[in-house]
Amino acid sequence: MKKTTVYVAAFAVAALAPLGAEGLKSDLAETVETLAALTETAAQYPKHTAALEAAYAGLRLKGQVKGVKVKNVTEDAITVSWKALKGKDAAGLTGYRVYWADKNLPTTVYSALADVGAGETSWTWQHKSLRPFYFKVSARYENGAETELSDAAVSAVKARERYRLETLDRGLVGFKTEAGVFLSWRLLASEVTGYGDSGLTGTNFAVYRGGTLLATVTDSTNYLDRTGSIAETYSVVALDARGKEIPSSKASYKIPTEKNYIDIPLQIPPVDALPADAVIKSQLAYDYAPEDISIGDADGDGQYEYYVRWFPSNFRDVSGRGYTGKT
Ligand SMILES: [Ca+2]
Repeated sequence: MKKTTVYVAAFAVAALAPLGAEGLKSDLAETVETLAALTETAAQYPKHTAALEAAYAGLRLKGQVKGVKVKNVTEDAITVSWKALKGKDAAGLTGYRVYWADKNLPTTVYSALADVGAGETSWTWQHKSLRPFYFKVSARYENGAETELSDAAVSAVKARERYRLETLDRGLVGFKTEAGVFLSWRLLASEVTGYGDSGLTGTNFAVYRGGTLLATVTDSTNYLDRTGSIAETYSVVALDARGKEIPSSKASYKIPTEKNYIDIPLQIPPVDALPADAVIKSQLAYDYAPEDISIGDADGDGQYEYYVRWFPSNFRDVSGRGYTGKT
């Protein structure tokens, strides 16, 4: 404990000397008092910890970098600028530190992104502007002291995601639940307009049961038809920016009459004969069970195929003797 307090005291003195700032003198006096109190009551460790933290926090300068703003945004770069510190604020200045966060809530902790020289008043982040980003700037001094972070500046969104995606269909499905018929469908990448607090935002949809318009869905890609029943045919159609239906986007699905699921026929592979010298005879007969599964639209018709890994019942680890069927 004593070693730590000595270190902090040394740091506090170092913080004062090159700056000569009036504000710091009173901070330092407080810090020294706190450290003295700590030394006197060295037996009460928890209290010391809190007091030590408070003393340490006092070493951060109370000044702030002003005029922080986002000067320019392109798809691939964001430039942040600020006003240069002058006069006594610039004495001993070694540079500025740019901080970043993707939210600006009271609880948000900003991360240091870059250190730039004392002569700089802007910095460019080579980063896709896919979301609004928040920036703050601090000033740093020769003695290691750093100011409080500036007010936040936010960047505009100029970039768009360009994924290599399969061209999938609407994927509309429905099933009967105790509460009614639940419908679910896809929002396609081309229909995404941004994101909100609960996820992606995008196109609105009109939902039909037969020829009857049930609802316009604006905040999700599912709908519960409380009075729906099996054997109904449902349709979903995307709406354009003016709320007009886009006929080419229409998809329909008929709720099966007798079952509440979709059958996917399995293609079970043939079982290969094991070699005649298979050392453990009980392993000769085996069959397959479906194991891991992956999806992909391999034939390009907009619907997923399911790829199943077939797991042989005679599977054994390499540490044991015997044969394992092909997988
Ligand atoms: Ca397909």
